[in-house]
Order: sequence, then structure tokens, then C-alpha cells
Amino acid sequence: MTLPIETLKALEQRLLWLSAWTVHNANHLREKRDDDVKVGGHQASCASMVSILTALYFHVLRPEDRVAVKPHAAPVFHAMHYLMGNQTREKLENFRGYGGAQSYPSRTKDIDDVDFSTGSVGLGVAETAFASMIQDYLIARPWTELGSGARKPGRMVALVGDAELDEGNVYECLQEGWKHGLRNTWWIIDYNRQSLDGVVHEGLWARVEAIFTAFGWRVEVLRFGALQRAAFAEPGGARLMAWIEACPNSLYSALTYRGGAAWRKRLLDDIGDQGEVTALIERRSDAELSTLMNNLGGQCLETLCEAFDRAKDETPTVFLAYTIKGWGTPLAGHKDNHSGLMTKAQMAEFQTLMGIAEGEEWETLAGL
Ligand SMILES: Cc1ncc(C[n+]2csc(CCOP(=O)(O)OP(=O)(O)O)c2C)c(N)n1
Ligand SMILES: [Mg+2]
Repeated sequence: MTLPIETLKALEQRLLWLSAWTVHNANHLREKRDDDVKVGGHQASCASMVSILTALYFHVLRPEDRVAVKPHAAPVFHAMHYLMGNQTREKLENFRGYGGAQSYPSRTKDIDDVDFSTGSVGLGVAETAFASMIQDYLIARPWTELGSGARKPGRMVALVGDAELDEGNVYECLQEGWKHGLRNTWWIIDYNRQSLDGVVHEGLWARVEAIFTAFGWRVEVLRFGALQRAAFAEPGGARLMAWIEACPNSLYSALTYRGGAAWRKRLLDDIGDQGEVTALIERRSDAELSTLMNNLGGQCLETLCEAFDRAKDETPTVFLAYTIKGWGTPLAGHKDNHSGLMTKAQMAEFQTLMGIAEGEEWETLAGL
């Protein structure tokens, strides 16, 4: 069964809310023990991946597939299982506490069916490729469940933070995979172009594309969302597209953080023409302009679902999904958002925006 986009959108918004709330509760509401200096958690890292997880889990994943979730997206993974009844409110309330849901997905400590433990960046990524090679080894042995056909082979999927590509083991495993005819492996890169303490180098995507192509992978670059592509088709749209393509990562982040009015000023300064381009920009309110500029490929459910549907054969595939760190929250694009937390005031504003009534924060269907 395919869920309609509106349903996927509602699920995505539930994941955005619940992951942020879980971290907020642990830091600002839960009673602290004397030695709890800081609880932590990563609201912005979660936000950049909510659309990807939604499209993957609720549109394309099959029971036989296995997933390594980027370490800092653990709250999104837990939120998803909470919605499905596989995670408890008690464990979410105790996030990062003793016996609570883990800050990085853990096979031994979490109860919500984690496939690969992650935490050390780059490790979960490589594990999926090796898991796929082991799967092929088993398929070739008739006495195994996979070999006899009693069990279906699955795809091994890694949800990857862009800074995970700094880890050397990723490249060791690309080479090993090439030697062994790697297949049934997907890596979905959350290309928010922000790491722990800085902006990712300009033009990394071109290097990524070249490396993966060299090792026989299919590369799917998901740069623009459906709203953006529709705007590019309007008169003057080609100029807007060219501007986005040339925009440095640091400027895109800064304007994202500052919002619609800042986008308008900068775009009019740079490409305003008193003609088609100006009209395209002026047709939109500040809020609409901000939504448009935030609608990158990795934050667009239609774009993600279509790309996943296209990757039908066994070819190993990397999806380079452009995202916004902190998407949909007041942390979007802020330079210190990696372990930054929404303040109580920002959270209250975000709660209103999400339509969550007071006292219903943990309700699975709140805001719907
Ligand atoms: C092996 C290893 N080195 C360093 C770290 C510290 N560390 C935690 S998060 C992070 C960067 C995360 O950036 P990115 O992968 O882009 O994820 P994002 O939060 O932007 O989605 C680093 C280096 C780690 N967890 N593991
Ligand atoms: Mg990043």
C-alpha cells in the first residue's frame, strides 16, 4: 500500500515534533540529578533527517531491509517506533538517562529493533556494505536460510551524516565492495553541509559523485524539491536556480537562519531585474519565500519517494540529499546548531507553530 503524500507529511511533522520534544524534555523539564551537568541531544541534526526517514520507512522500506541510522538522528528513530507502539513514553522521557532511550541507536540497550548500532561516525555506514557482502556469501550457501530461499535478501541502507564521509573506513569499504560486486546497498547522505563545528567544504558533492561513480555506484543527487522545481519553471526561474547553484554553503545557511525577509533582500540585491525575476520573488510572502528556499530535495517527500522508487535494481546507490540542518525549527541554518538546543521560549513558539496543545506533547496524534 502506498500512503498519500499528505499522510507522509503528517508523519514527518509528528517526527519533527516528537524528536525535538524528547530532547527538550530531557534538558529543560525532567528533574535533574546533582551530577547532570548537561544532558544534550541534537535537535537540528534530527530535523534535517525527518523527511528522509519518513520517505524511507513509510514509503519504500520492506521487512527484509536493514537500516543504519545516523547517530544523532536517534530521537527520530525512537519517535517513529513510539508512533508504531514499539517504544515507550517512559523511555523517551528518560532519553539519555539510565535505562532510557539511547542518544545513538543501540542494538543492546534500545528496545525498538535497532538493526545497526551507530555512534562512532562512519561505522554504521561501512557496516551496511559489509552486511550486504555477508548476505551474498550466505545466498551462495544452499544450506543457509538465504541460500535455500526460506528468507528473502534485503537492502542494506545507511542514513549518513555528511561529515561521516571524513572517515577513512568509508573508503576502505567502497574498495572492498567493488572487489566483491557489492549490490543491494543504499547510502542516503543527509547533505546539510554543516558538521559539528563548521560548514562542509564547497563542492564536496562533485568529489562524492566522482568517487562513487568510480566504484560502480549509481549516484542520485537530490538537490531541489518539487516547489523549487516549479518555481524554476516560472518566468525568471532559471536565474533563481543559477543563483542557488552558485550560492556558497555558509551564505545559504546564514540566510536560512535569518528567514524570508533576509532572503528577499539578498535575492533582490543579487538578481533583482525590475522584471521577471523580481516579479517571481515579489509574488511570494516572506513565509512563502522561506518555505521555497528551504524546499531542498532532501526535505521534499515527493522528491525523496520518487528517487527511492527509481532505484529498483540491485546496483549500489548513493543518494546525495540536500537538506537543512535544523529544518522547520528556529535552529535552521544557525552556525552553532549542532548541539544547540531550542530555548524554552523558542520551544513554546515552535509548539504553537506545530499546533500541539499544552499537555498533549506526548500524544501520538497531537496536532493532527
Ligand atoms: C569516530 C568519531 N569521530 C568523531 C565523533 C564526534 N562527532 C560527533 S558528531 C560529528 C559530526 C557530525 O556531523 P554530520 O555527520 O554532518 O551530522 P549532522 O549532525 O550534520 O547531521 C562528529 C565529528 C564521533 N562521534 N565519532
Ligand atoms: Mg552535517
